[in-house]
Parts: sequence; structure tokens; C-alpha cells
Amino acid sequence: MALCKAEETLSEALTGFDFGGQIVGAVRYGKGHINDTFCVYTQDEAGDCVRFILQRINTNTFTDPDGLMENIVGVTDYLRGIIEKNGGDTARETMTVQRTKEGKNYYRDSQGGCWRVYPFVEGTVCLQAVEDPEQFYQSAVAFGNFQRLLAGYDASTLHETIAKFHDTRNRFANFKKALEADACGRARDVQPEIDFVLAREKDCAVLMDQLEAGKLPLRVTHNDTKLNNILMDKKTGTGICVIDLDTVMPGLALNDFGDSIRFGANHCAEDEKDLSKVNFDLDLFEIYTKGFLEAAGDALTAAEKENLPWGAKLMTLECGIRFLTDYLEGDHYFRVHREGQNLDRCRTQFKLVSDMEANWDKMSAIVAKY
Ligand code: ADP
Ligand code: GN1
Ligand code: MG
Repeated sequence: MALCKAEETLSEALTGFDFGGQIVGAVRYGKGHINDTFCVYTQDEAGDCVRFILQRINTNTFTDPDGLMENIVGVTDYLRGIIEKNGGDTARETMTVQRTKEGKNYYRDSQGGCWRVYPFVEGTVCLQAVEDPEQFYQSAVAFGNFQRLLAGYDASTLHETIAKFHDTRNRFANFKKALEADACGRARDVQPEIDFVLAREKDCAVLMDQLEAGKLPLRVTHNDTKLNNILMDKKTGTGICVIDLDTVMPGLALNDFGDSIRFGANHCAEDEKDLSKVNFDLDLFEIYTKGFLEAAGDALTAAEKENLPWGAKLMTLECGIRFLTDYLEGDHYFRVHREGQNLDRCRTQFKLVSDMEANWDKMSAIVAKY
């Protein structure tokens, strides 16, 4: 069944959960590209406002909501156990899936939409860009810790929520198909971007080949480590809660590292139109590398550490390829708010890739330092 506009079944979805107070309202929330996210405002008995995150899972993207929610419940339960043992704050340091009135992990509405609820983690901020290098360092420590904590999680119990998610070779192949089909007649306007990808076909295989040759290990990874997938404590600035767990599955640690660099080691929005503002920032690269290796370093192999620059470059290239593919196919995957937005997103990624290529030796030297 095709997904209707989330607003059409929002009220129905609200009836699926017991929010423990009176619902005051629900409004769209956040800047995610995939799911439909709402913030639910309720009033408890004492008259205080209690917030929740209500999300309709994008089931076009995540076709197995049962498996996906099983992953999230499994991982968050596991993390909660560790946080508890370490005397941490279980309500803030991990997400908690709130059950439906029927005790299920998500609510299915009459149109087939799948909705889940998390208590809102209060006293936090979610950043769209790095404002202060310390924030980036904190996010590196948080994602590094996440990786380390999940090292003991049984990966064989995880469902693969999106097949070949960070298989860059396969992303390249899908791009070629979209290019050949040219469904919207847009290819003629983006020849430089097309050439940019075609010139890097071999690069797309670098990490996948090493994985297949057994040179890089498969680990439990997050796979979507953007800065805005972490909540930072408002007062202390520490990265406290890793969110957006839809893509937690077996993957490469290098990709978790790389996706953070892609999004955070620059000073512009992902869809910045003015490419002169898009610059890969080596200092931020260094800060993130330091934080990530301090938190997760012991768990990583020498081959993984050596390949960190490749993680950064390939996650950026892959993401640009995905934006370009979606542009060619008519913007059906990433939510767009204006025409040409996916093309702009693609262009920022390719500019960053070029910058990384120009700074390759410096990136390698930084990695060697930590
Ligand atoms: P998407 O997959 O669409 O990116 P996310 O799960 O990242 O969706 O959620 C979108 C946004 O909602 C986040 O960037 C964050 O601002 C906010 N958010 C999500 N979960 C919580 C939570 N438990 N507490 C506070 N804010 C949250
Ligand atoms: C999507 O869901 P969100 O906005 O956190 C995408 C990531 C991309 C990112 C680009 C499931 O992340 O893979 O890197 O957009 N998530 C999915 O901003 O495809
Ligand atoms: Mg997100």
C-alpha cells in the first residue's frame, strides 16, 4: 500500500499509545530526510508539559518494520543494561521504545502506516552543523563509544534493514542504471556530476574489496552517523544519546567514521548552493579522528585505522552518488523541500570529495598521529 501523507493518519496514530496525560498537540519536528517525525506535547497530572517523539517509519525505505523495531528494541535494551551497570542515566543515554496500548513495538494504522513512540530526551540539543569544534569532538566520542559498547552485541541477531546499504560498488551500479534510464530527462543538465562519478568507479570498490578479502572486519555499526543523529546535553555539551537507530546492522566501522566526517567536517549545510562556502576542514577532521580513536580505537584493527581516510572519502562520494541517483530518478527517496535540492546536496558532497583528494596525504598523516 502506498504511504499517504502522515498528517492523514496522525490522529489515529495518537490513539495507539498511552501518553500518560492529556495530548495538547503534535507538530512536525526535526530535519530527517526519511521518516515522518512529530513532537507530541502532553500535559501530565501536575500540569507539566511532557514531550514525546512520534514517528511514522518510512516503510518504502524500511520494508520490514517488525525486523527493524526488533533491532532497535534489542540494541536499546542491551545499551540500557550497560548504562545501568555503569551507574548512568538510562532515560537520557539511550532511546527507549514506548509500547503501544497493546504492548507492541509499533502501531499500525488503518492505511498500513507504522508508528513508534520514544520519550523525548529533554535538556538536549540536536545540531545541524558544527558551531564549535568541541561539539564535533563530543560527537566523535559518542559515536566511538556506541561502536565500542556494541562490540559485544551478537550481530547475527540483527536484521539487515536495508540490503547493501553502504555497498558503494552497488550504489555505483544503481547510479549507472538510473543514468541509462534517465527517467526524468535530467541527465543532460548534470554531465559534470555524472563524469565525476564515472571517473571514480574503481574507488567505489576499495573498501568492499577489502571486506570481501577478509582484511576488514564486519561489526555492529550505526551506519547513519550524522551530527544530527546525536543528542548533546544542553548544559555540558556532552554527546549523550545516539538516535536514529533504523540502520543499526552489521557494517564497517570506517563507514561510521566517514559518514560523520562527510556531514560535520565543514561549515555548510548539506544542500548549500554556494559551493565556494563548501570546504573540507582538516582541523575538524583531526578533532573527530582524535575523539573517535580515543573512544573506539582499542577495538579497531590496524587495517581499519589505516583506511580511515578512505572511510571519509567513500561515505562522501557514496552519499553524493545517492543524491545524484535520486535526482535522476525524480527525488523519490530523500525528502526534498525545493526543486534541485538533491542536486545541490550532490554537489556539496562532490566538492568535499575533491577537497579530500587534494588533502589526502595530510589526512593520512593526521590518522597516523592518533
Ligand atoms: P530520520 O530518520 O528521519 O532522520 P530521526 O530518528 O533522526 O529521523 O529523528 C528526526 C529528529 O527528531 C532528530 O534529528 C532529532 O532532532 C529528533 N529526535 C528524534 N528522537 C528524539 C528523542 N528521543 N528525543 C529528542 N529528540 C529526538
Ligand atoms: C538519510 O534519515 P536521515 O536523514 O538521518 C539517509 C542517510 C544519508 C542521509 C544524508 C536510511 O539520513 O543514509 O546519509 O540521509 N538515511 C537512510 O543526509 O537512507
Ligand atoms: Mg536522523
